[in-house]
Amino acid sequence: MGLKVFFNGKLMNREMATVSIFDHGLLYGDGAFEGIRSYSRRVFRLKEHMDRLFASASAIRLDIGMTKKELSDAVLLTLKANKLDDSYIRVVATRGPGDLGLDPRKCRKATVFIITDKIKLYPEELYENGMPIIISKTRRNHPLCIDPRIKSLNYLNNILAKIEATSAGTEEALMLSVEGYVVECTGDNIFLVKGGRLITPPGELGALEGITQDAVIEIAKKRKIKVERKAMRPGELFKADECFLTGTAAEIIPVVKIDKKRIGSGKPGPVTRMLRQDFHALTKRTGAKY
Ligand code: PXG
Repeated sequence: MGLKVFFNGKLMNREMATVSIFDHGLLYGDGAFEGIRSYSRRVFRLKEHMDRLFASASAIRLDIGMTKKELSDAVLLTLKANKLDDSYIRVVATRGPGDLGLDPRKCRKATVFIITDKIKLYPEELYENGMPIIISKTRRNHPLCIDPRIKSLNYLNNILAKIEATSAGTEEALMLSVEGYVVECTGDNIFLVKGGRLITPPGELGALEGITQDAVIEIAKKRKIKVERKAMRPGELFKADECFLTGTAAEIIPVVKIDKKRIGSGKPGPVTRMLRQDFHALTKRTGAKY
């Protein structure tokens, strides 16, 4: 049996779910999405992902045409139909089919779909030994142009940085703000560990407000580890004891080199390791069941 997807209100075989070439999601990247994960038949932070998706949609004046409850139920239904215990879930809402002009008012109905599939992860070796990253020359979108807190279908800014990363033989690239502050990576938020504290850039600098980032902040507070939201120049990275990235796909991954320069001991550190253990425990004991 092939993969079932949820497409405009119904479950169907993936081959049957086709989007119009007039869809503004395709023509203009006009839409919003979420990447979510489930662990052992529990969806991690489904409510937070739905809240963020609806906030992204609202920021671009997109009517998803379903309530949060309806869309959450559709996610659970799709997971059940595919009998997936652990899954990567993509929820997408586009402006829908329109004409060749930019005007979203010409698009009568949003296209909404959910794909639940197996997860592809970074190689285990990178979690054990740490990951090298680069600092990309492409700066993160300025919040006055496109607010990076909107998780829109327009990811070219991040894709350009990802191309730089892979050309340099690394998996991720750190993106700075136009003003030169550390912001985030192409699909992950960044943390430093320094003197036993966590430091991560404030949302106002123009990073996506990561749901994994938020979970890590919560875990740290439970562990009585102080968390600072601070604007940092790249130079600060090299004074850190540890560095790691957080994201739905990556979870928590140690970073040991930036632009070929070593961070801390050059090996994954004890704070990163402890947070990873706590995070895994959290994914097992919380989340909407299906
Ligand atoms: N920043 C950006 C720009 C992102 O796209 C994160 C941070 C981390 O946020 P969460 O809420 O996931 O902790 C993301 C995550 C993927 C993939 O498959 C990940 C994301 C988007 C597209 C693909 O790795 N977003």
